Amino acid sequence: MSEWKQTACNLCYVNCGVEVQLGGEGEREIVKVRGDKAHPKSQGYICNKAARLDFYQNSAARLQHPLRRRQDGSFEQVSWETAIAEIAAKLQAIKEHHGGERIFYYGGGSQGNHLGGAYGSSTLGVLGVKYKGNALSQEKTGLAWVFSRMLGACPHAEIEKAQTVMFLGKNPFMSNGMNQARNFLRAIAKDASRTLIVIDPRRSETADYADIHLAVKPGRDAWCLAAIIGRIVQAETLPLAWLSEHTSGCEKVMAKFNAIPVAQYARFAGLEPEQVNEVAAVIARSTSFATEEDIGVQMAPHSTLVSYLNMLLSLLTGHFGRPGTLAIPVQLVDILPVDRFGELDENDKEVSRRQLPVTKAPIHSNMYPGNYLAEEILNDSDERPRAIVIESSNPVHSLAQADKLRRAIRSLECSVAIDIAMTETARECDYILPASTQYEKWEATYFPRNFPENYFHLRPPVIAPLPGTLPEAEIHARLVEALGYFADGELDELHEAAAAGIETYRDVFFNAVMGNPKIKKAISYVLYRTLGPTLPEGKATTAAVWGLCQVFAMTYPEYVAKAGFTGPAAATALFNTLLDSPSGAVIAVASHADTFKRVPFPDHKIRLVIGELFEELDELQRLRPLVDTSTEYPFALVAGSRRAYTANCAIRDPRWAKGKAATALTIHPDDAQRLNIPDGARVTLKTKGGQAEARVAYDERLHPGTLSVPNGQGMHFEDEAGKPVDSGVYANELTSSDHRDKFIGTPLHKFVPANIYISEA
Ligand SMILES: Nc1nc2c(c(=O)[nH]1)N[C@H]1C(S)=C(S)[C@@H](COP(=O)(O)OP(=O)(O)OC[C@H]3O[C@@H](n4cnc5c(=O)[nH]c(N)nc54)[C@H](O)[C@@H]3O)O[C@H]1N2
Ligand SMILES: Nc1nc2c(c(=O)[nH]1)N[C@H]1C(S)=C(S)[C@@H](COP(=O)(O)OP(=O)(O)OC[C@H]3O[C@@H](n4cnc5c(=O)[nH]c(N)nc54)[C@H](O)[C@@H]3O)O[C@H]1N2
Ligand code: SF4
Ligand SMILES: [Mo]
Repeated sequence: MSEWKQTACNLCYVNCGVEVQLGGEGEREIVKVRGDKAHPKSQGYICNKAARLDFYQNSAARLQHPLRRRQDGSFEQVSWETAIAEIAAKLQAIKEHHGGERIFYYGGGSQGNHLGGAYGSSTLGVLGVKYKGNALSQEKTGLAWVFSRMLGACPHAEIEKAQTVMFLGKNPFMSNGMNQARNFLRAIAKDASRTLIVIDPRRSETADYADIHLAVKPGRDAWCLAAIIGRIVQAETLPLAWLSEHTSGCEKVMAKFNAIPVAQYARFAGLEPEQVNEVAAVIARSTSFATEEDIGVQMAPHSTLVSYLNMLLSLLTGHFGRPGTLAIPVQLVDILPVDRFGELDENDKEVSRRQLPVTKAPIHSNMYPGNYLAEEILNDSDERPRAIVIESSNPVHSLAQADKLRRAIRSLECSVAIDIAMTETARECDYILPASTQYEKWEATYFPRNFPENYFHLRPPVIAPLPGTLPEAEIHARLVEALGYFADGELDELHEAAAAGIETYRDVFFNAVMGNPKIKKAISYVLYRTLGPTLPEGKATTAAVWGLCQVFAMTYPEYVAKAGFTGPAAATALFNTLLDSPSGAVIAVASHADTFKRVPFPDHKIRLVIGELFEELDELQRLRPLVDTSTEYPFALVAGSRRAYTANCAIRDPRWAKGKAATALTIHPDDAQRLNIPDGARVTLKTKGGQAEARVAYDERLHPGTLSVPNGQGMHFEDEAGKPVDSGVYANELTSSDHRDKFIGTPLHKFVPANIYISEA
């Protein structure tokens, strides 16, 4: 067995530092995993999922050769040269006939890998691709819109330090999604001076640690939050002096919430008015309050309105810019890009917004909503997409209405998947390019969003690349070259500068980027091919990070200096530190003192009104659920919940999961008994979008009237003998892409009307 080697877990977006021991032939297997105590954030913490990372690294689904689809739908192995040349020729032809904007892009990174996307940006720049989407544009774009409209920035909630913490539609005991989740839950539960509030229809595992659990009716969070804010406003507990100094629109907001019938809204949300009053009082009197939401509301009815109300709750009560509240983090790359918006009208509504050409779907944070992708393709418009490049994402599995997306991809003139495994998406594409895994190449994510200090973890490879695979940097470089973008000798000056040393290179590189728009479109490619070869052995694919460090140090010199990187060579010193810190390193130290300076509006004030959402707030008065059950579909199906053994599509082998309940369709025992469905029975689950066979497990934590299936199940997987292994419900065979938020287009997976029947024996 090998020495312990530092890397990170890629099974959720926390990316805990881990140490692995390798074994097996050529030391290609991850045999043991433990938490890395030297990691600046996770400090040795891991959850149950990390223990069996080898299911990701060494699955039978791994790709080992480029593949090309034949006419009959089967695949044939082709060489890298052939695959790259043919893809480049096809994309070039589409660019020439229809324009680069008819080539769409989806993905660019998943839970553990964002470097590939950085290199992908050169291919996109060279081709003139304008429309990009990824998993964030089916969950977090609503939140980004709200953040951007209110703050012009995407803040971070300092839950670790807050006196009162609220989790809204978030179950960190299972989903983590925060640093050292289970340690945090144990600590806050023990501390009598702190309060944990959980808003979740299900008595989630996280709710077990809560002081207050509001078991809101599914899909009625908007009424619950409006009632809490209404109570705070009506009880006159607002910090008026702070609001007048730091915010605009407060009078309008107060007028709106003064009119809210708190008790009526509370009851409509399935709660007692006293529960709402108690939560309102706790938040209003807390010295610090931090609230964190996740897809339990971001994929539920009224998702964008709920994100707005959740932000309003913190901002109206003055919980911003102090330790334990909301802060604006400093990141190497903003994972959740600020959503630029133009002029607002007199009702604080946007006058215009960038849209997709055919469906006119709104584009937020420079990403199109995945829910519109199939619709955008399946029509006769001249402006429809003609090709797609999908990288490190499995949209046929992860976007709503899988069958429609399958048809859409098949109808394109060219489709390319870059993945480590044969996925549901790859199967539909014309070409499949095999990437090395995250343990076989340098990797990093842009997820870390901490405050005041923030860190970055650039991970060296720990396993040799599987023969036949390439890192994305090389794949994209070959594509750029096959597209004939740069003429021979065009980059000679940069090659020479790189040979002369990093300081010379820096000056020549910046002049080239500023002076040559052609280079600007392919920055990561240029760095990889010119700086890359001069970096120490095996480190060429980190060249783009050197570029990121330069921009970062120029944007935030004072914060980077506080982390110990000063002077003209600060950025290169930071880059070298990252190269030499296999457990990650602190890259910047920000401060609360200049919080309001960083609210980028001319008056540096928080804007409390979002006109579009004000209108939707008024509609709550009608007390009509946005989505409801019916006689035909009497249940609310949660189409994708996080459980002990789910990790999106990262692990395809179902034998990873321990325990029967891991993949089962869950139902409340009262509902099951009423329908005579025994625990463990086989049932048919039916929605407007489709039907599926499933095994039932009772879950008395569920809100009666709801059903739940885990996410990331039902992927096609064959064992060593070629026999398919059963793995639960493919949730997106049951969802519909038009079941979506009206502002942003994100899916409402948490409330899919459904029915359940005992299957024929
Ligand atoms: N184990 C595991 N962890 C993961 C992942 C994984 O696949 N597996 N994926 C990662 C990713 S990509 C993400 S985005 C996060 C998501 O993390 P979470 O959002 O925390 O996970 P979910 O289980 O999808 O949903 C959270 C909670 O929402 C509740 N919920 C359902 N409907 C409603 C509703 O109408 N209102 C409210 N208030 N709550 C509701 C559910 O009961 C559930 O407890 O998890 C990350 N972590
Ligand atoms: N119905 C329903 N749908 C959902 C959800 C739900 O709860 N319900 N959850 C949604 C959420 S929150 C999210 S975030 C999305 C996630 O959906 P996706 O964005 O599709 O992410 P993953 O499913 O994890 O897919 C990552 C892909 O990257 C590949 N991969 C892994 N490592 C590498 C690498 O190093 N290089 C390359 N090129 N590829 C690699 C994996 O094999 C996998 O195919 O799913 C969403 N879909
Ligand atoms: S919390 Fe997330 S990153 Fe950390 S060990 Fe668990 S799955 Fe991996
Ligand atoms: Mo996600």
